[in-house]
Amino acid sequence: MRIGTTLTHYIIRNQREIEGASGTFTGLLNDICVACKKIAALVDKGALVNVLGSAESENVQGEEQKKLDVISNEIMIEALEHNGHIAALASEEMEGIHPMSAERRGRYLLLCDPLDGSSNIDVNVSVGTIFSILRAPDDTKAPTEADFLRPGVEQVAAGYCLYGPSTMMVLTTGNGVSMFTLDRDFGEFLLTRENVSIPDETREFAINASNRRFWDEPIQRYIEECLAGEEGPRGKNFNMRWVASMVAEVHRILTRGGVFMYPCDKRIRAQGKTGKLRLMYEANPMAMIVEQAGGAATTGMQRILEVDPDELHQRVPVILGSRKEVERVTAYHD
Ligand code: AHM
Ligand code: MG
Repeated sequence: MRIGTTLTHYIIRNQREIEGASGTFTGLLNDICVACKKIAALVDKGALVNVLGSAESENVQGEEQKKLDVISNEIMIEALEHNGHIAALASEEMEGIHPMSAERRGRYLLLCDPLDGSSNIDVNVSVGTIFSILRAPDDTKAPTEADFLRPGVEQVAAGYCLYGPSTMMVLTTGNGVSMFTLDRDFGEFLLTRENVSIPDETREFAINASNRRFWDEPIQRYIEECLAGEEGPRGKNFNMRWVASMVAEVHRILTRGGVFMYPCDKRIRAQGKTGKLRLMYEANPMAMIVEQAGGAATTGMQRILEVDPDELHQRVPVILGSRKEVERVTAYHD
């Protein structure tokens, strides 16, 4: 690996290996990078540019929107609208899809969570942008919502940008996972890690333990066994982490292994929902990244990438990370 390869050079090199990919794909990833650099700059400046706090509005799912949720969504639209690389954009922050005009209609569909983990913004903890790229079924026709409703196995690429102590872009085009670090002096994402591999086994789990009393039996059992440590059936001590920012959580797992869980539970079901995290904007892109790094991602009942979506804002239970641990949690569901 050559440290210092720019993301653009890396994509051009990779594009040759993606069937049917042309300069449009490189252009699309460049647009996403531009948007992420703009969001990174705002996250970095925070209170200095008055972007912290609530937007005093709710998104389609009835969740409070932060100012930076709304601004990040606008930045994504603006970065993608003019260059003709996508046919339409869908976002966690918008009820319906955002189609491009006929003269600017490209060959791809983009799904994104413009700023995931936004409850962390005001407390200066890591947040991120998650994205998933599908091929538009027919770029001669105006795209519809139905065009987006395809299982995660059809993703052409997926990635996230983590706004942490360093801003990092993590990307897969279906051929392993690579990491790029933003060099702010240079203004470019530079390759810093290739062929990322998640260890099969782990001693670290991440779950919001305040929901414990609502969990189903398989999750109760798994966590209880972890907590029992050396004296329990696992025979080893576990460590726990919860950042409440999925991007940071997945990034930790890609770096040193672990398992992340946001299961469906009795409280979520009582609200008429099927999970907390969104299939199209969070679960699918993260599942592709994790699988490409040798990990696994499941709802407990089914491989996430094989879930057939019924609706754009569909929610699913998520269990992902080190393969053997995910297999164990899955086995407890059988
Ligand atoms: P968001 O898209 O509204 O930010 O919600 C998703 C986030 C994930 O990043 C994180 O894993 C989870 O919500 C945290 O949930 P909780 O508030 O239960 O800790
Ligand atoms: Mg989110």
